Amino acid sequence: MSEIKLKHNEKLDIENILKDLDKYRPKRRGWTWRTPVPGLKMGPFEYRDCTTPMENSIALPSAKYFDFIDPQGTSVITTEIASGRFEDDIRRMRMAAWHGADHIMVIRTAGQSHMDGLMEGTPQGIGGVPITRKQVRAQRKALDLIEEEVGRPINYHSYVSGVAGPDVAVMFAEEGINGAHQDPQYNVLYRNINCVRSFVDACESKSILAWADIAQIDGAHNANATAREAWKVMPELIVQHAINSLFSEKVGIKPENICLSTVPPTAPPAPSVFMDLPYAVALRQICDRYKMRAQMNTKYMDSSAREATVTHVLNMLISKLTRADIQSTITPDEGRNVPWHIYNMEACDTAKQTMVGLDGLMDMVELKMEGPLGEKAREIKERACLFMEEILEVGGYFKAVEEGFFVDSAQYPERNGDGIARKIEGGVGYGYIYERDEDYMAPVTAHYGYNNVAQYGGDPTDPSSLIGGCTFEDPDKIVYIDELNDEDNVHVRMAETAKYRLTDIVKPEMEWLADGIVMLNMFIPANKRTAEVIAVEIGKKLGLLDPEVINREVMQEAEGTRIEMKGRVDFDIDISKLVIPPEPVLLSESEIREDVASHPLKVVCGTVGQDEHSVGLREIIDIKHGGIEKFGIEVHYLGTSVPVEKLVDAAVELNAEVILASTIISHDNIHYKNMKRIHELAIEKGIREDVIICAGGTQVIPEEAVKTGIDAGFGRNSHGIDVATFIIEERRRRREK
Ligand code: Z98
Repeated sequence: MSEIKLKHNEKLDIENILKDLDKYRPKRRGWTWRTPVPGLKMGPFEYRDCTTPMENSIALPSAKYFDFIDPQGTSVITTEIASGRFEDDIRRMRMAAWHGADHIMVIRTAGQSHMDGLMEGTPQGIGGVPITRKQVRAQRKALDLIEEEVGRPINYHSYVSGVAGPDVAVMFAEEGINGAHQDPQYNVLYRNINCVRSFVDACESKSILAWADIAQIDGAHNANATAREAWKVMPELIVQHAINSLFSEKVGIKPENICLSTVPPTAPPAPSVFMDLPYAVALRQICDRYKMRAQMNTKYMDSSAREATVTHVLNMLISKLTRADIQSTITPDEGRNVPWHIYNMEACDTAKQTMVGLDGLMDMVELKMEGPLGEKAREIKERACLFMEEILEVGGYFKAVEEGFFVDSAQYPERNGDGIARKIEGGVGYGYIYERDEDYMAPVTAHYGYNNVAQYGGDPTDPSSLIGGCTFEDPDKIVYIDELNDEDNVHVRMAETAKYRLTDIVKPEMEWLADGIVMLNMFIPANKRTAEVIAVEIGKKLGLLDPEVINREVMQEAEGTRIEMKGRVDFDIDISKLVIPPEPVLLSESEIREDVASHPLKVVCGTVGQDEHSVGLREIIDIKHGGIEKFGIEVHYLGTSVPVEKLVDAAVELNAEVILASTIISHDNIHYKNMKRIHELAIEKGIREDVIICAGGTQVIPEEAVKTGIDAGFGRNSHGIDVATFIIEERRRRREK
């Protein structure tokens, strides 16, 4: 098997991942939690709720102010990936892992729930990928490499619900999948799969999940997403959680692998925390031995990423005030139906930022259980218990479903009569439950119920030994199918995009390699409807293909509308034809400070000639703007319209090591003429060797500036740290001479 190791600065080689897949075996089985490190010290801080740091990651943008630390909170962070092309999902997984995701949930293609067997190959999906052995194996293989690269285990996850649940569960156990949704109620309510079939299948599926140490997530959050008035289904949500969790435990899944998919049911403008917190408390009290997977609210949102992000943060406040072992980040991407790379990363960053920002919160605040919180939590639990009792009264779960108990939009015990009703004798897969024959025999591991191997000389506690091990013990027995469709597979798709992987040609992308999609943000001074039409027109004039508005928000009915628009470009860019200047390497602030402390540094500066502009220079020198004063540099500012002679004389008098001239006006190249004059005067006065001369201004081109004889020029967008870095390095060069 080829040994692959990822290099940080090289793209993932998908072709290499696909090579020898038939022989690939996953590195490990089972779910992994983060390891808490109470009192973790990172940079200047000490953390209370953080975990083992990653070896490689992308820190939050503001980490640059704190030694680039990247602390990781205690909750596992989920990102959901739904682009429909598994080869592009793999690249997104790597980016997400670098941004702190350690639970990668792969959404499956629409309709797979109703397929009564495994799918094979790598066809393209809709809203997710067809979950097949090949794509699962390739993605687990890629994640095995990615987790080595980032230095943290990554849990890979998909769905075991649906008509082919047990088949999928077996495949997941064989392929080292770490987490799975499995909840027969989901089949019954949302996929109209026969209830008896769903529960029988669930026994088998759950036995297998238990054997493979796969963490199980339930489907209760779907009631919240489906109900008309979602905050009213809180009692039912608890009932659904309880049914699936106890069922799973009885089949053999250990409680720490049973995760409840819990959602804060409301979102602003509802008084969301006031309503969601009692629910979260009630659920954690009643189901205290299980893990909490905090799903985000996906129902009450529009296409504004900003709004979704605030809801996301409020949801995490609830997580922090109560408990979330796994924190999902679905809203800004799948929830808004914009499944783009950047939104996965943004949501992971939002989760990381919020969780780290709330570090230690519960050591300082306490939930006040007397008053509305305790009262409401108790009321929700009472309603849930009454709901469960009524299920028993009407003859059990199947009868209750038949009578439309679930996803009714009234708060139990009230009912609106709009619940989802399913017939016990009906639905997909009805009539396919058979009793096992007398001579039935199942020499396989983790099978639910009796296996009957004894009558054939086998050991009931180790049934597969009868055949020398089943696929769980002997993976060589797995039948690996590569592709079934010659036209719809990864190789065909990758051949089409080969140019963009194998050459220097680049196209922008949002979800698939070279999809060419770009997003534009604009403000249009017109009402919403008109603004949308104008935006599309602008898109066409810009040469975009398929311009389409993806978000619109009224700033004021008449004054204007904020528009987000997507479109495709039909050109590409050849990197080999570009001149890419090397990125300036800046010294760290602490290094500059240390250098100045050990070798004090004096600077004289001013705006030269007939130039009254002082803003630019002040930006470079003032401590308030992050200028060079903040490094301990002694700055003598001579003012504006300073004659160049005066600047050089001041350098002589003060024995300054640096002359800094600001020169904004550029008529008749006066800015370069002044630079040349300063250089010449310094020679005349015999100090040129002892002084570093720099000049800056918006019209200064650094290469032209040095041609005048000075040491460095600084143009537009220069900052104090650029100037300080140059001075320190130039001093070092001169010292070494
Ligand atoms: C989540 N964003 O949970 P098909 N089984 C259960 C589910 O909840 C789901 C599926 C299967 C959500 C994802 N949930 C929505 C219990 C889906 C999916 O193939 O779509 O029917 O299965 O993170």
